[in-house]
Amino acid sequence: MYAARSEASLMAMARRADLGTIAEKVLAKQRLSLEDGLRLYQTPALHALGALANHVRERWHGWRTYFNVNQHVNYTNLCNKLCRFCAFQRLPGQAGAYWMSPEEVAAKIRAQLHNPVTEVHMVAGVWPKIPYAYYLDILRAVKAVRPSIHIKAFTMVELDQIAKVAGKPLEDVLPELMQAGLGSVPGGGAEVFSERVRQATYHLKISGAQWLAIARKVHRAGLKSNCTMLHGHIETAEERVDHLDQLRRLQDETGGFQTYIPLSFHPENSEMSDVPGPTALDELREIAVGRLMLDNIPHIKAYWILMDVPVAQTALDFGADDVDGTVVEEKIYHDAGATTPQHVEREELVRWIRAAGRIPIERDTLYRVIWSGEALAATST
Ligand code: V47
Repeated sequence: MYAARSEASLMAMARRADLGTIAEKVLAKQRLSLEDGLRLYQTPALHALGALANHVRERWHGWRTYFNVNQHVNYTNLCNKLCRFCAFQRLPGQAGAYWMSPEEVAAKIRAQLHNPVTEVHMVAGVWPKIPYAYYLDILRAVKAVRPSIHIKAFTMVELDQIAKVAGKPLEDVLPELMQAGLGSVPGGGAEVFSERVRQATYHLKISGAQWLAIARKVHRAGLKSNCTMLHGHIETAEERVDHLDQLRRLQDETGGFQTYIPLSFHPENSEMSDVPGPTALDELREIAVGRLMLDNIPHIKAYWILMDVPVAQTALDFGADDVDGTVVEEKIYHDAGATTPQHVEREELVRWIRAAGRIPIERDTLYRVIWSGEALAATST
């Protein structure tokens, strides 16, 4: 089992790394400033940074590490946003373009009925010819096949499009989506809030201010959501700190974010294939800085599909307390060159978490405990 450092040894380590003032704030549960955030991005002392983030992780969650049994359905890859980082998008008529009918979406759910899936994560491209009724129909189709399933669907970018095509304000659309089965909202589409980066790489997508305004409406409608940051492309450390600060400020206001997920840029097959993407050490740093800066978001996810599994396991000592789930048929990152499997069995996830010295906890989407490895851990140590 991982042995937590005493506060004295943590302070000594942080002082040696010239992070003493930040460590004092962390131990006193004080909020870190933007300058502190920048310092965390710049420090060469990755292990001291990780130890501080782990301290916060263990203060929130002990050794518990959450996962769920979920499946992904990417209902279309048709998209008019033309983001340069994306290898998933297609235009109509392009090789590989697809758009699933509600029956096809239902068939994906039906195909997993033998598995104890509790969540479907349903996100896709943005295509203006998709009618409003389609979004309601796919929610209802999923629920008709598996009524108990939690539907986490539609990023803020898709919600913006859905309200447009519905021809009414999002405030009126959200209750209708919820009535049809929407249970919560995933964290994608935020990319990096910097307008400079948006202009250079995804200028057709909603702005950071719009993403945050939609998230605010989602939370006010009573839905929880996640939040993300796409890192490891052309963004600067200052822009990352600003992004985290904007998430933190909205969270102060609404409390609606459950989990923050740093998304590591995968360059293959995208228009930005010349950008190397983040290293494993960059990924660990991103997890740690997220844990330390986002003092009001309960969970930090090391999304195993994006990171190699050993990096996701290591991230559990750098501030992460969640690894996502079994996934089933991931397309967005596999189109962009991810070499992780597209699916993992529940028992395998449990083994990965235990092998990292942590206690696996199966959760539902809203972090209610479904199964706990805690009792087993107590008897086996
Ligand atoms: O918004 C697209 C990103 C996001 C690439 O909420 C890429 O639990 C890296 O949001 N390299 C969609 N990233 C996925 C997403 C998500 C994933 C897992 C869990 C949750 C959750 C949310 O994927 C997009 C974009 O930021 N993305 N292409 C790429 N080449």
